[in-house]
Formats: sequence, C-alpha cells, structure tokens
Amino acid sequence: MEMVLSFEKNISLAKQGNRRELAKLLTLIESGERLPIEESNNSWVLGVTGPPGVGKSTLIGVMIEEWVGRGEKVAVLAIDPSSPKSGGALLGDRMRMTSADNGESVFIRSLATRNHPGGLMPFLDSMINLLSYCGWTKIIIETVGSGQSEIRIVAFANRIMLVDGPDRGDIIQAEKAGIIELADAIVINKSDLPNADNAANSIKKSLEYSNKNNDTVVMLTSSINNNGIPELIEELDNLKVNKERSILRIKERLISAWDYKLLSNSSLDEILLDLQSGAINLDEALENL
Ligand SMILES: Nc1nc2c(ncn2[C@@H]2O[C@H](COP(=O)(O)OP(=O)(O)OP(=O)(O)O)[C@@H](O)[C@H]2O)c(=O)[nH]1
Ligand SMILES: [Mg+2]
Repeated sequence: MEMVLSFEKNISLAKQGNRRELAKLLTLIESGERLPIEESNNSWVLGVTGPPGVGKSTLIGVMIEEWVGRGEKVAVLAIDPSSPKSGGALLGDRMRMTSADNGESVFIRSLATRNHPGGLMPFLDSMINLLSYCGWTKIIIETVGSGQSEIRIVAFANRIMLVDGPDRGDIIQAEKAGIIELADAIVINKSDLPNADNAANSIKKSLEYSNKNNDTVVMLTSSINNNGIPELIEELDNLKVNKERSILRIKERLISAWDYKLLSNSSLDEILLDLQSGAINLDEALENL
C-alpha cells in the first residue's frame, strides 16, 4: 500500500513536469511495475519506422522543432538505438545543439529490446499511458529497420509513419515487410537527392495496385533543408484513423501479447525438451501451454 502511495507522489511530480521522476517511473515500468494510472484513450502516438539510414531520427528532430513551435510537448521512445549515430543519442545531441529552451517541451528515452527477450509488449502501453497522462501531447516511437518485429512495435502507436529514402531498395524492403499497408503516412525523406520524386511515384503506384488504403498520405521531405516539414506536420495532425489499418494494428498487438504469453510461460523449457525428445508433438505442446 505504501509503495502505491509513493508512486502516486512520483506520478504527480512527473505530471507537474519533473523529468527525473518521469524517467524513474519509466524505469519502474520497464522492470515490470504497474503504476496506478487510468488508461487513457486519447493519447496521440506516432510510430515511425523505415530502413536504416533513411533519416528517421533527423526527420523526427525537425518535426519536434515544428511541433514545439506550435506549443506541443513531444516525447520520443527510441527503440534499439544500437548504432551510435541513431535514435536517442542522435536526437539528444541534436536537441541540445539546436534550442536550449526546448528542455521543457521535449523528452527522449531510449529502450533496448535485447533487455526484453519476450518483447516490449508488456510495458509499451503503460509507458505511452504514463507519458500521455503527464501531458506529453505528441508521443513518438522510433524503431530502426522495417522488419516484422519493428511492425509489432509501431503497432502500439495509433498512427504509423513509414520513412523511406530515394533508393528503390529501401522501398522494396518496406514492401516485403508489409509495412506499407499499415502506414497512414509514407514519407520519402532526402528529397534533396536525385530520384526522390521517382521513389514517391513508385510508392503511389504500389498503393494503387493494392487498391486499398488509398487515403495513405505520401509526402516528400528533406530534413536537412527543412523542406516539407510544416506540410507533413499538418497532415499528421489531421490524420483520420482508417478502420482497416486500425484492425491490422490491433492484430499485430494481439500477436505480440500472444508471443509474450508463450515466451514467458514457466513450463516453456520443459515443453521444448519434450518436443525435442519426441515425447509430445506440437499440438500437445500447445495444449500443455
Ligand atoms: N541528403 C540528406 N541526408 C539526410 C537527410 N536526413 C538525414 N540525412 C542524413 O542521413 C544519415 C542518416 O540519418 P539518421 O537520421 O541517423 O537516419 P535514421 O533513419 O534515423 O538511421 P538509423 O536510426 O540508423 O536507422 C545522416 O548522415 C543524416 O545527416 C535528408 O533529408 N537529406
Ligand atoms: Mg535513427
């Protein structure tokens, strides 16, 4: 009881803008603690994914500046910023470099999936909920890459933005992973480089062929020249939630929850051994689980 009460104090401090308390609470959530916060259903969360090096972090940096200029408070969860020049570290540096007075309005937190073999499922929702409760009006989840596990992570957002580069190869990666169907907005960044227009057209074609989701926003940006940023923010702020994509996202979340249940089952090791020895088959294993 006392524990819960002391969390309440921490939560109220975090809500008043105390960043150290907020960071502490996020660490508590990460270690499996449940905080007494009501579930919010009006948090604004954007999942950002895309192939390595297309400029996701740089783009998020300029988007943050735009949002902060409009009076928003932006929190970023950077997942697996493993490469030293990406994710949390890069954003942190950039924010320190650009505007000293951004401090109050920007919060960046890195998360490593390697610390969580069962996935981020059990606490991503709680973290988002806490951030939203504490008054962060724009919450961004950045993941590196565009494979299945990244899709699972950005599916915890209620809006998804795929960032691609002007190379055809980047887009093929995204097509393979199936992220194009899930994305509310597809941004071809590095529009200052040749071929960006072609890349955008190729994405539009690919959306036409799939013949669904033709409300997907396709935009060109350059995060180093600051081109297309206010337009992108405008589109994102006014996104209508598409029902089909919403169901796809919920499905990915359900699969995450399912995987987590399986991987955290206390008799998993035993069952694996029984499977290996042939004592049981897969159906029986599922039954036992
Ligand atoms: N020409 C050009 N370069 C850019 C643009 N945006 C980012 N870059 C450069 O692209 C490189 C990668 O940028 P990041 O923002 O780290 O890309 P990222 O997608 O976050 O990379 P990972 O997190 O490692 O996947 C950096 O050298 C950036 O300076 C852009 O609009 N135009
Ligand atoms: Mg990055």
